[in-house]
Amino acid sequence: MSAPVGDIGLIGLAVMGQNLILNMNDKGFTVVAYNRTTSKVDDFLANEAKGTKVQGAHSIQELCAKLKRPRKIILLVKAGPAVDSFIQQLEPYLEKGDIVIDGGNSHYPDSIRRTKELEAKGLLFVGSGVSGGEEGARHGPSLMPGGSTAAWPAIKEIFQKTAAQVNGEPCCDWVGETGSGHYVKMVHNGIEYGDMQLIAEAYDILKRGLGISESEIADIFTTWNKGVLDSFLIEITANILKFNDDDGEPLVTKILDKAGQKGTGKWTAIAALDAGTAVTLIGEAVFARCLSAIKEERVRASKVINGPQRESFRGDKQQFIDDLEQALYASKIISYTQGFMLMRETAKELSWNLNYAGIARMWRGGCIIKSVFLGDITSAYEKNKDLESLLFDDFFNKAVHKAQPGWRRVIAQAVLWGIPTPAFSTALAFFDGYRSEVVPANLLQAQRDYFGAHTFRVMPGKENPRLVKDRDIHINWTGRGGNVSASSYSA
Ligand code: 2AM
Repeated sequence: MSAPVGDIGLIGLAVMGQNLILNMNDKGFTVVAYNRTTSKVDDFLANEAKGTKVQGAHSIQELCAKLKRPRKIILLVKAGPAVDSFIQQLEPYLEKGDIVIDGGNSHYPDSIRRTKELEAKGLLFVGSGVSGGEEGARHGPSLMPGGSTAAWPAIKEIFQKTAAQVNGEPCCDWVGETGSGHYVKMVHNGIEYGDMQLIAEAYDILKRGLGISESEIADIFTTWNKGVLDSFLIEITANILKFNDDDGEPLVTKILDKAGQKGTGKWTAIAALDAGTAVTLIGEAVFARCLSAIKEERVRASKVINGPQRESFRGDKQQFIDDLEQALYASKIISYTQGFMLMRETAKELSWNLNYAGIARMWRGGCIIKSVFLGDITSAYEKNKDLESLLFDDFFNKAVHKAQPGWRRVIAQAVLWGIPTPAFSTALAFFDGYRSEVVPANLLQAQRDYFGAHTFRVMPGKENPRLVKDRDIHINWTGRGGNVSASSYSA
């Protein structure tokens, strides 16, 4: 038998898989393609992959035989049982040190489990976020690989050459241990939900608040795209708003206002609740989609619930539009601050050493949230890899301070107009909570102790013989009841 020629194998010849193969082929790698329905292998070789170095395989055994060692095999198949099924089918043909890579939309707990299972058998596992859709897969996606750290040197060149490049730097780096690649991809998707919701709220304010037409709003977004908000999502929003139906009406106004979701935003929000981290903006973005989904109920409500009379705007319109740009920017800073807080918290819990500057660099290009802004986040974490929060970075600290007055004016005006701004508002509420030395949780603790004897701690500086430092204190608030605390008391 001839010596193996394949640099990497890929299983799953849907469009993403095919495009990723063609992309890797363009970068000089020999890819061996396999698919459950093997007729797709022949179709692919005869059409899209015609004239390339791509090799086909008609069985798992043939695929493994054609790969150089350590074997590297990417799965791009439906998340869930299909991934486990292929891993099982591959195992008999793999040898120590071979690498299975899951590039699908797997939920990170599955990737944690698979890393452990494969490592126990002497194999290596990588769960990689792949972002950028079909277009990204073909010409340069954002790749977020994590898992068995020993696999990285073997896949680094292929991954970094295949990924999108920004200023000569690849949008791919090693994320961290076990399920961290898929975790980071999940947070990326959550942040994408947040960015989209913020843009939608800005559109709503411009349209219903200021009464500006879609084509003029498109011009505003085009202008914003030259400043701090320069990003793919702002760019496509301008293009969408300019796009007219055959009758000259903006097409966007004819689209039913009911948003769908596949679930990764929800996963992020759930992960945030599980981690006890206040990722409020992504949460609101998910809830806004939920509220949009009950269209029929909203229509009925709109007939019987009145808001304020919306008066036409009498202030300086351009100033307000500039304020709105700052509100969007500040809210976006908060959203990313929250996203990175979540990753830090989870990393602590799961003992991951996450590469935060690398994560921001991976998102700078090739994916939906790509932006100039992510370059600034990269710099912040390059300056200080242990940065507690983006708001402690000089650049972002100055940026939110500058944005603050306009941000508040926009939200205040939207509230008066009765235009909902869940994402803008929650960002500001988080900001005001985060910068508060004292929040009213003292009262919550008092309530908990009053009704459930849950105890509380004393505020520093307020100690006295009854309120002892570092002690769980229970007070008999009513004069009735006992002095028993919740640890030994169940009401
Ligand atoms: P297929 O072409 O044989 O259907 C996207 O659906 C990709 O995932 C396709 O390559 C598809 O293979 C594969 N896929 C989906 N479900 C699968 C399963 N249960 N087992 C194996 N491959 C599956």
